[in-house]
Amino acid sequence: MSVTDKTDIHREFDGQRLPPGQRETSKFPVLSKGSTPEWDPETWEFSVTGAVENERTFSWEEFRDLPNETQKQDFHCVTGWSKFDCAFTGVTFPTLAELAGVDEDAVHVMFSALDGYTTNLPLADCLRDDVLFVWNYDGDPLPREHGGPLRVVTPHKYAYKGAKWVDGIEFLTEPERGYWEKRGYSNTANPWNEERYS
Ligand SMILES: Nc1nc2c(c(=O)[nH]1)N[C@H]1C(S)=C(S)[C@@H](COP(=O)(O)O)O[C@H]1N2
Ligand SMILES: [Mo]
Repeated sequence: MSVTDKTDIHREFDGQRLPPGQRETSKFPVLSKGSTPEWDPETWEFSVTGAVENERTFSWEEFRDLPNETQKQDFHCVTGWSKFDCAFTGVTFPTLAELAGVDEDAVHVMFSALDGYTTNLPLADCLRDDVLFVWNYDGDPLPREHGGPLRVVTPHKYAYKGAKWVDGIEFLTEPERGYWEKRGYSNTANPWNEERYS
């Protein structure tokens, strides 16, 4: 299996591999606003809505058939820990965006999840090949508490920008704020600039 190494992304932000104020951990702590939601592969649907040519849904089987890849990424939590060298397998955001045919006036994206969580990013921050919809972690199905069956990872942002249990994306023509962004976490969330709170 080929693995693309994305752990040098900090160079883009002119920073050290370990962002300021972070400490490295070998553990993979779990941070969720509530309990892990149930999911049923038979009825699960992923929806793509909003400012796109083709609003559509994917069944679990259809989603798993999308072209996918494995990347080695670092993971930075806003509460101060970073985990290096996570192997994530999944579909890139640009792959999904291409299938949807994003409208010209789309500028922003809202991610939604089975537990009611939401998070937002400018479209430009999503159209990167390191923003992944992930179903495998280190070669095994993503553990349920870490967002299995499907989560987003955003190695250029603090990890709250990556929705666990993600089941939809909406393309927006105006920016909106997600769950934590409305409750005091930074809307921009750049770890190398320590954008933790707003
Ligand atoms: N659906 C959902 N996604 C979520 C969260 C959540 O509560 N629900 N928590 C966020 C936060 S604050 C962090 S730090 C990371 C934690 O991911 P982990 O539990 O795999 O470490 O998930 C993010 N994604
Ligand atoms: Mo977090």
